[in-house]
Amino acid sequence: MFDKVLIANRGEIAIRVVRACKELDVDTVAIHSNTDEKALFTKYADEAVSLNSDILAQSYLDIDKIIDIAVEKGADAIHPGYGFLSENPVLGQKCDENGITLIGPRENAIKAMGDKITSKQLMIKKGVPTVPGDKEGINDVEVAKKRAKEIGFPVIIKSSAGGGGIGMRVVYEEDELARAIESTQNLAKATFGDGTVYIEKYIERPRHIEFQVLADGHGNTIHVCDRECSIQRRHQKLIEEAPSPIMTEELRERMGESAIKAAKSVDYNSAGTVEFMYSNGEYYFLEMNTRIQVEHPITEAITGIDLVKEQIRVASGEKLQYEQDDVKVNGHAIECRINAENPLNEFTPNPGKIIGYRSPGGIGVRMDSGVYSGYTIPSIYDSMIAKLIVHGNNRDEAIARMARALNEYIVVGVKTTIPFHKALMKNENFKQANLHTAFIEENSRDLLTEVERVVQEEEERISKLHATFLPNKKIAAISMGVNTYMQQIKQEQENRK
Ligand code: MV4
Repeated sequence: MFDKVLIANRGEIAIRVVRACKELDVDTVAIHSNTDEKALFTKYADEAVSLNSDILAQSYLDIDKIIDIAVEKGADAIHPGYGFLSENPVLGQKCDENGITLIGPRENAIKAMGDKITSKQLMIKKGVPTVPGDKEGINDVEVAKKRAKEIGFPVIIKSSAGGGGIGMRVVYEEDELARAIESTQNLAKATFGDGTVYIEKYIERPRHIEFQVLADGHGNTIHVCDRECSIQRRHQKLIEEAPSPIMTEELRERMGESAIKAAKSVDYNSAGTVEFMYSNGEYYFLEMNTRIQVEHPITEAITGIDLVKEQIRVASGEKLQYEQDDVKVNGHAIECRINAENPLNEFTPNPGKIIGYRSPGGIGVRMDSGVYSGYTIPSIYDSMIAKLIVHGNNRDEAIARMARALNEYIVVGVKTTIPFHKALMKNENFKQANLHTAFIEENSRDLLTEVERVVQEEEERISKLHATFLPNKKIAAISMGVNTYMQQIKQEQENRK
C-alpha cells in the first residue's frame, strides 16, 4: 500500500478520497488554489500545499507543479478525482517519469476510450452492441448521404474526439445533412483539434444506463452493477439512481458482460464506467469514462463496496477483494446533486456565502459535501456543493427517504437545486420510473410549477427559523409571543363577561 497520496482535486471528491485513505491508513496531501485556501478539503487532509494561483493552468491543471509538490512531499501516488486531470493521459506519463503511481487507468486506455471511433471499433470487435451506423469517419458528403438513407433518418453526426454531448448534431432529412456534417466538423476541429465526424442512427428518448467496473493489474475485471442516469439537463446529470428501475437479472448479466468486455478491450486496470443507451429492449455502448465518477456513492450504497478504496488498492498492485459472485444488489439508492444554482432561472450558478446550514441525517442518509456554514462558494469552479445520497429497501422507500432528507436540508444564503429535487420526488412520472433522457424537457412545466410552490414554502419556513434562532431576532420573536399570549387572555376575559 502507498505511504502518502496527493489529491489533485478539490471539494467533495477531495474529501471522499481523504476518507478512503484514512481507512487504509495512508497519509494525504491536499493541494489548493488561492481561492480554496479556506475550503473544507484542505483541513481534512494531513497536509495542504498552496498552488499559489487561481488560474486553472497554473493550479489544478498544472501537471508539472503538482508532480513537483508530490516529489517534495514524498507522495508515492496521485489521485486525480473526476474532472480536471482525471482523463488527461499526460498525468500518467509524468507520474511514471517521476516514480509516482497514478491512481487511475493507463494512458492507452484513456486514449482509446477518448476517441469515439476507436472505441466503437473495439466494441464491434469484442461483440459489444453499438448503435447501427458507421465505424469510420466521413470523408465524402455524397457517401454520407447514401449511408444516411441506408441507416434511415433521423441520424446523428458525432465528432470522434467529443464526448459528454459536445459536438453532435441530429439530422432529420437529407437536405440538412451536408450542412450538419460541415458544422460538426468545424466545431470538432475548433474544440478538439480533430475534425473527424461519423454517422449513426439517432435513438430517440433513450435511457442512459451505465455500469461500474473494477479491474486490477492481475487480469481480474468485475462489474459492480448498474446506475440509471437518464435525468439530466444539457448533459449535466441532476440525479442518479441504482439499480436502474428497468433492470432484470437477465439484462444485468448481459449488459454487465458487455461492460466487462469493454473494459478488457483496453486492458483496463482501475475503477471505470461503461455507458450505454437503452431503448425498446436494446442496449448500445456509448462511451467509457476512465475515472471515478460523481455518482459512485449510489453503487457503494447498494453493493456495500467502497469503490475508492478498491481503486486505491488495485493501483497499489493488490488484487481485487471481490469476485463477480460477491457482488449483490441490496435495495435502492438515489443521489441528488445539490448545486448552487437557481432552478427558477435556467439553473444559472448562484455562488455566494452560506449563512445558515444544516445537513440532513437519520437512517439511510449519506452526505458527501465540501461546504460548511460561513463558507463562500466560489464562482470560478463547478457549482456542485454537495451530494445527498439515500438508501432504502426499495425504490419507493428511497424516494420517500430522499423527500424527507431534502426537507431536513437547510441552506441559507445561496439558491440551490434543493427545491427542484423536492419537486422531482413528488413528480408522478418520476415515481412511476418513466425515465428517459428527455425527461426534464418533457416534464418541465409541471416541475417548475412545483418548484415555485416549494421555494415559496421554503422562504416562509426560513423566516420562521430566523425569528426562532437568530439572536437579534429573538427579542422580536419573544415579544410577538407575549403579544399573542396577552391577546388570548384578553379574549378569554371578554368571553367570560
Ligand atoms: C446518441 C443519442 C441518440 N442516438 N447517439 C449524448 C452524450 C454522448 N456521449 C452521446 N449522447 C447521445 N448519443 C445516438 N446514436 C443521444 C445522446 C444523448 C444522451 C445520451 C446519454 C445521456 C444523455 C443524453 C442526452 C441527450 C442526447
